[in-house]
Amino acid sequence: MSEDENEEVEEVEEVEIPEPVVEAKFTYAIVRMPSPTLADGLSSGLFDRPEYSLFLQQHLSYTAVLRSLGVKIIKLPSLPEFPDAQFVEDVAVVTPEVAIITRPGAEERRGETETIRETLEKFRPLAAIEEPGTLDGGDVLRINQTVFVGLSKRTNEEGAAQLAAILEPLGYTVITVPIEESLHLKSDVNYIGRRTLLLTEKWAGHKLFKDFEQIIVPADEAYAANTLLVRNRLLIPEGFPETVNLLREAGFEVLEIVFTEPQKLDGGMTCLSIRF
Ligand code: CIR
Repeated sequence: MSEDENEEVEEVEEVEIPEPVVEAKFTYAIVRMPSPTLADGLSSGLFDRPEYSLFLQQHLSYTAVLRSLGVKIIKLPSLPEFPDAQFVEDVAVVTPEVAIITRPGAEERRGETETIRETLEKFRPLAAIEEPGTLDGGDVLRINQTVFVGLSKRTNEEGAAQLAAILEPLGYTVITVPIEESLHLKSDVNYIGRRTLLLTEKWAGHKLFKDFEQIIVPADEAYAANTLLVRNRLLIPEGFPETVNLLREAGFEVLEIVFTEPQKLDGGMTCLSIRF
């Protein structure tokens, strides 16, 4: 008899394997159908004007991907009098406790907030940013109980202070982040799960974000920094292969979406929906 056979089999305690953590597990996404007048939308002028029919197709793929990940889509009709109204993220900030109707920094966009009110009041108590405050949802990066707010051309100190006055009593910490060139904070900095941020080069190593792991987008792929985390997947615009490689190498699951038309109006992956 070999020694092996003689050995007593040790009883192994059953180890409980934890469920994988699902981040950004929201139930709903509000989207607004693209405006037929979107070619008149605000833009930094770096690109051609967007084409409505292409935009519509890309918007459809975006909602289809969200739906395929199990998100319930609330689809609002277009607002032809507001060419930027499909960038619905800018008009509200929603937490589990409250929906805050913003006061967009661009005067042309202020009227977009009216119709979002009726939709959101079905889900949350409402609050609002009031004059002289301005705030765009694209400047608000919430990571659990921490809320970073970009002070940009669209969001002023008063708007950020009003947001803090609403959120801090609910247990949030609001941190302002001065922005220089970009449209919004989330044009450059986004949370991608696993305590990691995806950032453009100019934000690399910034002291405000020192508690996070960081993945830096290559300079010529800066637009890809605006990625959207949905149930552990990252939605990212197609055409940014180095960023996709960096993310995949780091173990993130990436879904690419053709997104040429929103880019022409400085709109990113997060801006076409309000998630909660
Ligand atoms: C604007 O300038 O307001 C729109 N053309 C783009 C808004 C993009 N919003 C976002 O990324 N949150």
